[in-house]
Amino acid sequence: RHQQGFTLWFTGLSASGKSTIAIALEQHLLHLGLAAYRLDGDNVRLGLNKDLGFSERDRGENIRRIAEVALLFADSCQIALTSFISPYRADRATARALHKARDLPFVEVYVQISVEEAEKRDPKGLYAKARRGEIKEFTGVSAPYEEPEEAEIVIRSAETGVEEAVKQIVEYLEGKGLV
Ligand code: GGZ
Repeated sequence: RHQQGFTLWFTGLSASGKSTIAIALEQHLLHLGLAAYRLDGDNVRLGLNKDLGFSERDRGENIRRIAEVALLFADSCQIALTSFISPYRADRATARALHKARDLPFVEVYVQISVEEAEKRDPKGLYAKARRGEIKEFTGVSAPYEEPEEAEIVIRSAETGVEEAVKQIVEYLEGKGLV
Protein backbone atom coordinates (compact mmCIF):
# COMPACT_ATOMS: atom_id res chain seq x y z
CA ARG A 1 0.00 0.00 0.00
CA HIS A 2 1.18 3.45 -0.85
CA GLN A 3 2.21 5.68 2.05
CA GLN A 4 0.07 8.77 2.53
CA GLY A 5 2.33 11.80 2.88
CA PHE A 6 1.55 14.29 5.63
CA THR A 7 3.10 16.86 7.92
CA LEU A 8 3.50 16.70 11.69
CA TRP A 9 3.88 20.29 12.80
CA PHE A 10 5.42 20.62 16.27
CA THR A 11 5.03 23.97 18.01
CA GLY A 12 6.08 25.09 21.48
CA LEU A 13 8.51 27.20 23.46
CA SER A 14 12.28 26.83 23.33
CA ALA A 15 13.21 23.91 25.65
CA SER A 16 9.66 22.51 25.50
CA GLY A 17 10.99 19.20 24.16
CA LYS A 18 9.73 19.53 20.56
CA SER A 19 12.93 18.31 18.95
CA THR A 20 13.49 15.48 21.44
CA ILE A 21 10.00 14.13 20.77
CA ALA A 22 10.32 14.68 17.00
CA ILE A 23 13.64 12.79 16.92
CA ALA A 24 12.16 9.83 18.84
CA LEU A 25 9.05 9.81 16.65
CA GLU A 26 11.12 9.98 13.46
CA GLN A 27 13.07 6.90 14.66
CA HIS A 28 9.82 5.09 15.39
CA LEU A 29 8.40 5.88 11.94
CA LEU A 30 11.64 4.85 10.20
CA HIS A 31 11.55 1.53 12.08
CA LEU A 32 8.04 1.00 10.75
CA GLY A 33 9.56 1.32 7.29
CA LEU A 34 8.02 4.73 6.61
CA ALA A 35 9.87 7.56 4.92
CA ALA A 36 10.11 10.35 7.49
CA TYR A 37 12.26 13.46 7.51
CA ARG A 38 12.73 16.02 10.23
CA LEU A 39 13.15 19.72 9.57
CA ASP A 40 14.56 21.78 12.44
CA GLY A 41 16.73 24.77 13.19
CA ASP A 42 19.92 22.82 12.62
CA ASN A 43 19.14 21.94 9.03
CA VAL A 44 16.93 24.86 8.03
CA ARG A 45 17.92 27.99 9.94
CA LEU A 46 21.60 27.31 9.15
CA GLY A 47 20.92 26.75 5.46
CA LEU A 48 17.79 27.67 3.52
CA ASN A 49 16.79 30.31 6.08
CA LYS A 50 20.16 31.65 7.15
CA ASP A 51 19.14 35.11 6.00
CA LEU A 52 16.37 35.24 8.62
CA GLY A 53 16.41 36.42 12.24
CA PHE A 54 13.75 36.50 14.95
CA SER A 55 11.64 39.57 14.21
CA GLU A 56 7.94 38.86 13.75
CA ARG A 57 8.37 39.33 10.01
CA ASP A 58 11.40 37.01 9.77
CA ARG A 59 9.70 34.33 11.85
CA GLY A 60 6.72 34.55 9.50
CA GLU A 61 8.96 34.04 6.48
CA ASN A 62 10.83 31.25 8.31
CA ILE A 63 7.57 29.40 8.91
CA ARG A 64 6.26 30.07 5.39
CA ARG A 65 9.34 28.53 3.76
CA ILE A 66 9.35 25.58 6.18
CA ALA A 67 5.69 24.93 5.41
CA GLU A 68 6.43 24.96 1.67
CA VAL A 69 9.31 22.50 2.14
CA ALA A 70 7.21 20.24 4.38
CA LEU A 71 4.55 20.32 1.69
CA LEU A 72 7.05 19.05 -0.88
CA PHE A 73 7.93 16.12 1.39
CA ALA A 74 4.27 15.33 2.05
CA ASP A 75 3.49 15.65 -1.64
CA SER A 76 6.20 13.07 -2.35
CA CYS A 77 4.46 10.57 0.00
CA GLN A 78 6.81 11.17 2.91
CA ILE A 79 6.19 12.24 6.49
CA ALA A 80 7.60 15.68 7.28
CA LEU A 81 8.23 16.45 10.95
CA THR A 82 8.85 20.13 11.59
CA SER A 83 10.23 21.35 14.88
CA PHE A 84 10.09 25.14 15.19
CA ILE A 85 8.68 27.42 17.86
CA SER A 86 6.24 28.85 15.29
CA PRO A 87 4.86 31.27 17.89
CA TYR A 88 2.34 33.12 15.74
CA ARG A 89 -1.11 31.68 15.19
CA ALA A 90 -1.41 33.35 11.78
CA ASP A 91 1.81 31.69 10.55
CA ARG A 92 0.67 28.25 11.70
CA ALA A 93 -2.69 28.87 10.04
CA THR A 94 -0.87 29.69 6.80
CA ALA A 95 1.09 26.43 7.01
CA ARG A 96 -2.15 24.54 7.62
CA ALA A 97 -3.93 26.29 4.73
CA LEU A 98 -1.12 25.44 2.29
CA HIS A 99 -1.55 21.76 3.13
CA LYS A 100 -5.33 21.93 2.97
CA ALA A 101 -5.18 23.46 -0.50
CA ARG A 102 -3.19 20.42 -1.66
CA ASP A 103 -5.35 17.96 0.26
CA LEU A 104 -2.43 16.83 2.41
CA PRO A 105 -2.98 16.11 6.11
CA PHE A 106 -1.52 18.60 8.58
CA VAL A 107 -1.25 17.47 12.19
CA GLU A 108 -0.41 20.20 14.66
CA VAL A 109 1.33 18.94 17.80
CA TYR A 110 1.44 21.46 20.61
CA VAL A 111 4.24 20.63 23.04
CA GLN A 112 2.86 22.54 25.98
CA ILE A 113 5.02 23.83 28.81
CA SER A 114 4.86 26.93 30.98
CA VAL A 115 7.56 29.57 30.58
CA GLU A 116 8.51 28.82 34.21
CA GLU A 117 9.10 25.13 33.48
CA ALA A 118 10.99 25.84 30.24
CA GLU A 119 13.11 28.38 32.06
CA LYS A 120 13.96 25.82 34.76
CA ARG A 121 15.26 23.48 32.03
CA ASP A 122 17.10 26.15 30.06
CA PRO A 123 19.58 23.64 28.55
CA LYS A 124 21.40 26.27 26.50
CA GLY A 125 21.15 29.14 28.99
CA LEU A 126 19.10 31.14 26.49
CA TYR A 127 16.35 32.14 28.93
CA ALA A 128 19.00 33.49 31.32
CA LYS A 129 20.54 35.48 28.48
CA ALA A 130 17.12 36.76 27.45
CA ARG A 131 16.42 37.86 31.05
CA ARG A 132 19.72 39.74 31.06
CA GLY A 133 18.71 41.41 27.79
CA GLU A 134 21.51 39.70 25.86
CA ILE A 135 19.02 38.13 23.45
CA LYS A 136 16.26 40.40 22.19
CA GLU A 137 12.75 39.28 21.28
CA PHE A 138 13.12 35.92 22.98
CA THR A 139 9.92 33.87 22.86
CA GLY A 140 8.21 33.66 26.24
CA VAL A 141 10.37 36.41 27.72
CA SER A 142 10.32 39.39 25.39
CA ALA A 143 8.36 38.07 22.41
CA PRO A 144 4.96 36.36 22.37
CA TYR A 145 4.00 32.72 22.09
CA GLU A 146 0.40 32.45 20.91
CA GLU A 147 -1.01 29.17 22.21
CA PRO A 148 -2.58 26.87 19.61
CA GLU A 149 -6.36 26.67 19.66
CA GLU A 150 -6.78 23.98 17.02
CA ALA A 151 -3.91 21.58 17.70
CA GLU A 152 -4.79 17.98 16.88
CA ILE A 153 -2.50 16.77 19.67
CA VAL A 154 -1.46 18.45 22.92
CA ILE A 155 1.49 16.99 24.82
CA ARG A 156 1.83 18.17 28.40
CA SER A 157 5.59 18.25 28.37
CA ALA A 158 6.31 18.61 32.10
CA GLU A 159 4.30 15.46 32.87
CA THR A 160 4.94 13.32 29.78
CA GLY A 161 8.02 11.22 29.04
CA VAL A 162 9.40 11.04 25.51
CA GLU A 163 8.24 7.45 24.89
CA GLU A 164 4.79 8.30 26.21
CA ALA A 165 4.62 11.33 23.91
CA VAL A 166 5.60 9.18 20.92
CA LYS A 167 2.89 6.68 21.87
CA GLN A 168 0.29 9.46 22.16
CA ILE A 169 1.13 10.74 18.66
CA VAL A 170 1.32 7.27 17.07
CA GLU A 171 -2.09 6.36 18.52
CA TYR A 172 -3.55 9.51 17.01
CA LEU A 173 -2.01 8.71 13.62
CA GLU A 174 -3.26 5.11 13.76
CA GLY A 175 -6.74 6.37 14.57
CA LYS A 176 -6.63 8.54 11.46
CA GLY A 177 -5.23 5.72 9.32
CA LEU A 178 -2.10 7.71 8.59
CA VAL A 179 0.32 5.01 9.77
C1 GGZ B 1 13.42 32.30 20.34
C2 GGZ B 1 15.59 31.89 19.71
C3 GGZ B 1 15.82 33.27 19.63
C4 GGZ B 1 14.76 34.16 19.96
C5 GGZ B 1 17.66 32.25 19.10
N1 GGZ B 1 13.57 33.63 20.29
O1 GGZ B 1 16.12 26.28 22.05
P1 GGZ B 1 16.67 26.50 20.71
O2 GGZ B 1 17.37 27.92 20.59
O3 GGZ B 1 17.53 25.49 20.08
O4 GGZ B 1 15.47 26.86 19.79
C6 GGZ B 1 15.28 28.24 19.59
C7 GGZ B 1 15.44 28.50 18.13
C8 GGZ B 1 14.13 29.06 17.59
O5 GGZ B 1 14.12 29.06 16.19
P2 GGZ B 1 12.79 28.74 15.40
O6 GGZ B 1 13.13 28.76 13.96
O7 GGZ B 1 12.16 27.52 15.95
O8 GGZ B 1 11.88 30.00 15.79
S1 GGZ B 1 10.58 30.54 15.07
O9 GGZ B 1 9.70 29.40 14.78
O10 GGZ B 1 9.98 31.49 16.03
O11 GGZ B 1 10.98 31.23 13.83
C9 GGZ B 1 16.45 28.95 20.27
C10 GGZ B 1 17.05 29.84 19.20
O12 GGZ B 1 16.48 29.44 17.94
N2 GGZ B 1 16.75 31.26 19.36
N3 GGZ B 1 17.13 33.48 19.25
N4 GGZ B 1 14.92 35.49 19.94
N5 GGZ B 1 14.39 31.39 20.06
